Amino acid sequence: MLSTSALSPLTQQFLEKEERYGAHNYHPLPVVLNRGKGVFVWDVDGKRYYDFLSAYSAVNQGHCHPVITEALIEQAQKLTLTSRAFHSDLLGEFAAFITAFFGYDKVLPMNSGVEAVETALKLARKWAYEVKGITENKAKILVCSENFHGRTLNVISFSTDPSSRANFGPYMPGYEVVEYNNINSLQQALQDDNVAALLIEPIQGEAGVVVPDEGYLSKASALCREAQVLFIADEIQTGLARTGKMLACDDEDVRPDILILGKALSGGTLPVSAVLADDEIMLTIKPGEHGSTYGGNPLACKVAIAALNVLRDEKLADNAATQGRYLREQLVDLQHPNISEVRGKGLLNAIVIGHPNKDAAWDLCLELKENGLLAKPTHGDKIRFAPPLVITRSQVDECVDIIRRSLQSLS
Ligand code: IF1
Repeated sequence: MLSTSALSPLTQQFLEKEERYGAHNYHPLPVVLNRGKGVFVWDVDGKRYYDFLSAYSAVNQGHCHPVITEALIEQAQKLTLTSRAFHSDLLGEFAAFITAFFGYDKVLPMNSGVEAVETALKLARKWAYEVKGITENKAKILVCSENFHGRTLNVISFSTDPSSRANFGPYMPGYEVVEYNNINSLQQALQDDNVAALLIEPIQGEAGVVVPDEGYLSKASALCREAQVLFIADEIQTGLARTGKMLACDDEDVRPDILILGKALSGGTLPVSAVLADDEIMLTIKPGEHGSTYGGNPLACKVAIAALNVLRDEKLADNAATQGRYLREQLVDLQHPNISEVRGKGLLNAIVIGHPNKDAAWDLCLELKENGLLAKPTHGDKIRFAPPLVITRSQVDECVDIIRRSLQSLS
């Protein structure tokens, strides 16, 4: 860990308290934030940073967006939670709004992203037994190599990443790994009549912003349709305008059978996730067969409607496409010897650092922090560059200059 001597006494104070009393389940960059607005965050010493992580794409609309914050404050003073034992005046409004927004019959609201993933997997299994007619307990769900879908025991059961999975066994059965971006691998697995669904990220975020070949998603979706297998898109990180379209699947005109949303669905205010599907799938879950205390709470409903309206009204998908293309062009134009690849779509981007020092990406992130930009490495040598979608061209220029200057520190 960076010697804390380079940090202000105030920052050190916060880090030490967190270290002493908090679980050590993360290794954050040594910066302590206490304010956010738009593309900017400030640390406890008042230093301003560009946020190039956007809380892993949960803050697409920008930090503390006034429209979303206003909705949060207004509803927080009226009614925040009824549980689903009773109705609220906002769940029907939210359900009608979001199903029209994305073009599905129904929505099942949850809270965290992984809860929505678990919900989608339960729906797929129920549909397999009660609609497709697979023998009970024989349903298989295909997942992709290098997947990331959350941290519950069921979901890490099909992770291929040792750090997500090691020593958390025994693991949930019923999953089979196919190679991401490999149509033959999927075609082979679909020969099995017990396959119920394919769970896939349109772009793999945690794996380091891995963009599949053009046409892969549409081919995979077509193969699933032919095999009567559900195509489940995890758009928790790639959705909600991040990749330059409202959904990453829109780029190939793919309509998932089950659509999973999270993160920016609340604009970074509180955990809100959702699963969308048509009646044949959604109605396989009957009253009392699934739920959650906070799922569909009125506060979340109000905030999610505001968060979706901001994405549409401010045309943030278009801005993500424009500024993302420009950012990648500028990064390529740096022609820096230690940038071995620039990749991404919209404002979900990453650079791959080629350098003999295995800590080069981390060290670069520390230098970027010193120069006023916050980013974090993923899987060692990749650095995700994913600012809020409200970023302007002149701000991109300023950030590219920070990146250019910081790269000079890589000896
Ligand atoms: C961590 C990663 C990103 C996700 C996709 C489901 C979930 C996530 C595609 C679960 C969550 C978060 C989780 C957070 C860091 C971050 C992350 F690095 F872990 F993989 F974004 F890439 N599907 N991703 O990206 O949603 O339950 O967290 O709301 O666990 O460290 P969640």
